[in-house]
Amino acid sequence: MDGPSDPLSPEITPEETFLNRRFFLKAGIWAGSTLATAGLYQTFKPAPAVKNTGREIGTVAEPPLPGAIAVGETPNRFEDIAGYNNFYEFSTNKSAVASRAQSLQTTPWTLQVGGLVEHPLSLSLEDILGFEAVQRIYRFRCVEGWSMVIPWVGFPLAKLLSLAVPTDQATHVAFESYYDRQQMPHSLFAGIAFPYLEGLRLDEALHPLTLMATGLYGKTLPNQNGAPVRLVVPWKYGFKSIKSVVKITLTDHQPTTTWNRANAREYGFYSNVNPTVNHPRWSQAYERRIGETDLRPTLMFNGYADQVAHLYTGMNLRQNF
Ligand SMILES: Nc1nc2c(c(=O)[nH]1)N[C@H]1C(S)=C(S)[C@@H](COP(=O)(O)O)O[C@H]1N2
Ligand SMILES: [Mo]
Repeated sequence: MDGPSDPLSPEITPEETFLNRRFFLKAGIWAGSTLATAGLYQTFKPAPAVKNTGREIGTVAEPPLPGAIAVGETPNRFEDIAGYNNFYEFSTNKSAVASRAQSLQTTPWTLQVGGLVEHPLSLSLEDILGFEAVQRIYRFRCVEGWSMVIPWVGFPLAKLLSLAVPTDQATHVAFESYYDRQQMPHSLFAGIAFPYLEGLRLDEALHPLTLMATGLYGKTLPNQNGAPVRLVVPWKYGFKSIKSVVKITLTDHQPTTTWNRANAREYGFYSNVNPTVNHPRWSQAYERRIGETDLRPTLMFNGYADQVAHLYTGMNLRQNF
């Protein structure tokens, strides 16, 4: 990726990213990772390459973006992030996803960017991992009421969209996950339709906080977290952060989304984290950080109000939930 790098973020050069990840894949450490090999990985030295900063990924140094993480919030352990997952294609049981998702084939991979764009793109896995990577430590809150702090590695979705050049007609962005019934036989019992679909308004998609994640803790993404590339929108409930993305389509209308289609009364298109608007069946005012026992108050826009509240000026957030 050319153009100026993000001056606020620790970064990996494209070459380092590519070479290191190639090495990990070749070594088979991440290609077939399970929680057991995750433990193995942590004894692996040298640590993942994050140059130019003198810091190792996984340590909180300074906010990558103003307000992106509150002082004192430590990232969750890798084992929690990679062991407690929602990925309905594989299982509706959060602790069963990690082992089941090992059947996901991520090579070869193609990510298509099309629809209302000047330059449709068809990206290979090497293209995707070749984007200049930044580290972003984000709060991540599931609509179910749990939360984590996750040190993602990825690139802003805006960089990808700027390469494709949305046309003047484009107002929204639709996302689609990979789906293959052979690799995902338990998807038949999930109770939702596949492929998994998500969507954003174009201005939300272009926001600098919106990330295409290719890794976490300085390593390529574990399958269960949405390998090889997934969306991360930190001010929205976790289900908006669609995994294992194969298709991005610019549209002139609000796209269909999986959870809105499954239950429109409970899941709106916007799904912004909002402690003042409860889910019809439970409060959204508090959350349990994985690894903690006391509840924390949930913050407006998940704590990113200073960065994103302007996107919703004048909107009734009770109606547009
Ligand atoms: N394709 C796909 N993407 C998905 C889901 C899913 O079931 N399938 N679950 C969503 C939900 S509900 C959450 S909370 C997050 C979980 O991400 P994590 O397992 O990396 O924490 O992924 C989201 N993305
Ligand atoms: Mo979720």
